[in-house]
Amino acid sequence: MDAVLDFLLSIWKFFADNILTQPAYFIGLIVVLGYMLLRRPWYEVLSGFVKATAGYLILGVGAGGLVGNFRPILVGLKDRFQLDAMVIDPYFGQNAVQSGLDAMGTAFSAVIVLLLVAFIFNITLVAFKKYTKMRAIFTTGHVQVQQAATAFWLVLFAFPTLADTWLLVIMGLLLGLYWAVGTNLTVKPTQDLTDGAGFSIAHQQMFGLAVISNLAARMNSGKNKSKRLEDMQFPGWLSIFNENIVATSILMMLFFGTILLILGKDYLTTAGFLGVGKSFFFYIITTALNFAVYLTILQLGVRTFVTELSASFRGISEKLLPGAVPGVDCAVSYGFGSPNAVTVGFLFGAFGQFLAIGALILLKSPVLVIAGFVPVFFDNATIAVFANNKGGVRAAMLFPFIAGLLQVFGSAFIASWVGLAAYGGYLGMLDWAVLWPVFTILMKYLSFAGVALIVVGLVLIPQLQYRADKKNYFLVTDDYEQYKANKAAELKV
Ligand code: ASC
Repeated sequence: MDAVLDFLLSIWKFFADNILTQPAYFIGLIVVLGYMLLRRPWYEVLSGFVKATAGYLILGVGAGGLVGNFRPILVGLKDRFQLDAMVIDPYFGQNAVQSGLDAMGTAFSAVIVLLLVAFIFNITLVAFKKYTKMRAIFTTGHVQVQQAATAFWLVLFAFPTLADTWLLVIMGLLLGLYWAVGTNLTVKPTQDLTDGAGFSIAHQQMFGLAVISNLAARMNSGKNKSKRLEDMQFPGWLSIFNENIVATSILMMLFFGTILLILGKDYLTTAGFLGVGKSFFFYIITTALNFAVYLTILQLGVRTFVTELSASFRGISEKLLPGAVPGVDCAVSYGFGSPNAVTVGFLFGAFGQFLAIGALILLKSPVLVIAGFVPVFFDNATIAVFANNKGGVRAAMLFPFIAGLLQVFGSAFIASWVGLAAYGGYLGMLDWAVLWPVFTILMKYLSFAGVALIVVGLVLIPQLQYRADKKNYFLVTDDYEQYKANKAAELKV
C-alpha cells in the first residue's frame, strides 16, 4: 500500500515540479491536449507543442531579462542607502513566506498542496459554468506558487489555531474562487483588447484590470475623449517617439540613467554590477537599450505561441470544458494594443511608487518599502495596456500612477501587520496590495463570518456580470464576431 502511495506521490511531484508550475510546459500540454481532442494529425500536434512551449520560453527570456537586469538596480537603492526596507516583489514575497514557514517548522510543500486544491477547485467551478458563470482557468503556474504561498500565510495569520484540514479548506476555497472569479473578470476586457483571441489574464492584478477597464471606459464616455496611444502621431523631431524601440530606449535612458547616477559608479563597481575599469556611460546606455531589447523578445514570444493556444484551446472548450478560456500571463497582453502603453505604464507606475515611498520616509513609517521590478513594471504596464484600450492616453497615465501608490501603501500595511515585512518581502502586486488585505481584515476581525462574506461576494460577481448582459455573456468567448455584431447593433438603436 505504502509503495503504491509513494509511487503516486512521486508521479504527482514530477508533474508539479516539471509541468504544473512551469507555464511553458503547462501551456504546451494544453496545446497537445487541445489538438488531440480536435483530432489534428500528429505532426500538427507536435508543431503546436513546439511553438507554444518555445514561444512561452521566449516570452520567459524577455520577462526574465527585464527582471534580472533591473531588479538589482532597484534593490541596489536599499544597499546603497542602508535602508532597512522590505522589497515588494513576488519572488521576494515567496521567499519571505518560505523563511517564515521554515521558522515555524511548516514545510513549503503544504503550499503546493494548497495550489493543487485551489486549481482543481478552479477547474470544477468552470466545469459547472452553467451555474457558476465562471469561464476561465488560471494557468500561470509560477504566479500560482507565489499566490498560494501568500494566501497560505494570510489565512494562517487570521486563523492561527485552526486545525490543518480546516485551514486547507478555507485557503483552497478562497484561492480557487479568487482564480476563477478574477480571471473570469478579465475575459471581456481581454477579448476587447485582442479582438477575440480567446484568452483572459491570469495574473496578480485581475480585479484591478476589471475595475480600471471599467473606470477608463467611463472616463472616456463624455465629450472630452482622450486618444489612444496607437492613434497618436508625434510631429517633427518628436516623431522618433512613434517608434516603440526608440521611445522605450530614450525614456529608459532618462529613467535608469537617473537611478544609476544616484547609485553612483563606485557603488555599482563594488556591488559587482559594473566591471572594474568599464565605462559608466556605456553601462547606462546598455542598460537602457536592453530594456527595449527584452521587451521586443517578449513580444516575439507572445506572437509565437498565442495563435497555437487560441486554436488548440477550441478542442478543450468544445470537448472537455465547454466554453472555457485559458487565463494566461499578463505579459501576453503586451503583444496587443499599443507597445508604447507598456513604457508609459511603467514610468507612471514608478512615479506613483517613488512618491509613495517618499511619503513613507517622510512620515517615518516603521516599514520602508523598496520598489521591486515586477510590480513596477508588469503590474503597471498591464494596467496601462488595458486602460489605454478603453480610455486612451489619459487613463494610461492616471491608473498606473494610482496603482503605484496603492502597491506601496497597501503592501507596507499588510506586510507589517501580518509579519512578512520582517522576512524581507511581500508579493506587492495590485490585487495583493489591495484586495487580499481587505480579505485579511475581514477574516481577522469577523472570523468565519468574514470568510463567508468573502465567499458569497466572490460567487456573486460572475452572477452579476451575467445578469448585466445575459445575451452576450457567453457569446463573447463562444463567438466573438457575433458578439461584436450584437454590440454594434445595440449602439445603433
Ligand atoms: C509576476 C512574476 C513574474 C512576472 C511575469 C510577467 O508576477 O512572478 O515572473 O510577473 O509573470 O511575465
